[in-house]
Amino acid sequence: MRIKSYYAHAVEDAMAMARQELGPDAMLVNSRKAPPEARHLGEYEVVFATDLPLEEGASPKAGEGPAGTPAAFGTPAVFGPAERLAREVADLKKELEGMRRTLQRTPFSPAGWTGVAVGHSDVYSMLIGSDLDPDLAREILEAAETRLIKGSPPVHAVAQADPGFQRALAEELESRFTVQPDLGRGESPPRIVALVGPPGGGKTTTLVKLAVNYGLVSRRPVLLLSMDNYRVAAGEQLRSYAAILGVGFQILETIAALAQAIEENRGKDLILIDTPGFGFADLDISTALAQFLSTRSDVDTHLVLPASMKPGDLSRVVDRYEVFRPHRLLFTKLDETGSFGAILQEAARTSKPLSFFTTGQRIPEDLETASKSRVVELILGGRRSEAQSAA
Ligand SMILES: Nc1nc2c(ncn2[C@@H]2O[C@H](COP(=O)(O)OP(=O)(O)O)[C@@H](O)[C@H]2O)c(=O)[nH]1
Ligand SMILES: [Mg+2]
Repeated sequence: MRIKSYYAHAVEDAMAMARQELGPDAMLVNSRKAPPEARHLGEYEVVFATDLPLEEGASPKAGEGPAGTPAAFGTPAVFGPAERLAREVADLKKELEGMRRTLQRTPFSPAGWTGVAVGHSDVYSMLIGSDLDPDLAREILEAAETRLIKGSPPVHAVAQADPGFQRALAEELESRFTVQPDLGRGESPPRIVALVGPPGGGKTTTLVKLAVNYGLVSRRPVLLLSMDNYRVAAGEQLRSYAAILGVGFQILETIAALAQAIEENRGKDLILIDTPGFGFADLDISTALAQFLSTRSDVDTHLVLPASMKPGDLSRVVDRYEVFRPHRLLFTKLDETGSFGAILQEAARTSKPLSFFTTGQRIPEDLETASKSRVVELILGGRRSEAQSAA
């Protein structure tokens, strides 16, 4: 058993380096902010244990980290009494293997959890493994513990394997964000909805899914408007869908034309506005649209974000698109990722409700209303919902 540290500016990058070098069997022992003396190597440190022989001096090649960060490494010597640590890790690994076997026997049922030592660090690893920021993960864990102590009668001490703790954790996660899975702002029709967001994020596809599920299915009059006249044929994509669905469609060149189209179609029930995916370079083209959307109180603007985007990039995109003053966050491509912490993270950070999720390319099927339980279920890997339904 050998111990090795990886440093990077994001936990996921450090994990990726470790996985690349040590393979899938290596075990995560710890993950934390790098201590000050190692901070120059990266902001975060993850420690892995592996059975692979680590060659002396073998290391990820510097500069080869996914984010171009120095892929520095720690040798066992960094950890002082390495043998003691290795023994502890071996014990921990045994414990985890026992837990995995129990979970396999009774997949995700509460019985699978009761009495099994799922420690603090394990839940923590799971949270940051889902791309939640380590500081937020720690805060949530601590708050969940407090919740548990304050709430139900003190059965056992704070045993995190306890279904009670799982519930407290889920409640704590749910308390961090809001959902608002519908369309439109005003009391009376038309519901006017605009989708903004980065190119290729899924705006046009999602718009069509919404048109079908929230318009056509209930036989309500729908109009599709496209401001996407910047790229050749971009508006044509939506035109074809409109033709197939048999709903009204206009491509608009100017904000004045957009305002007029809305005015002339007040009799419609649902007006959906598609916008170009402004890249960062040409965001200033979008200034006029941003000004329009941010000041029209009757237009419900959803920021469309791929869940598969790296958390850091996602935050940057969200900040850039704040000029549109989006009211809600709509996450696409949930089928393209396995870590969903960033959904909660951004909803919490911006205090914007989550509206919808998309889970594939199929139109109109792959659309879901956002719900708190779904987000928690995604982050906890399905355990919570199973535990609930079995309870
Ligand atoms: N896997 C997956 N692909 C999606 C999803 N939503 C959209 N896409 C695909 O992403 C690509 C870009 O979508 P599009 O709607 O044109 O994005 P836009 O540039 O934001 O309008 C298309 O190939 C879509 O089929 C989703 O939920 N899952
Ligand atoms: Mg588009």
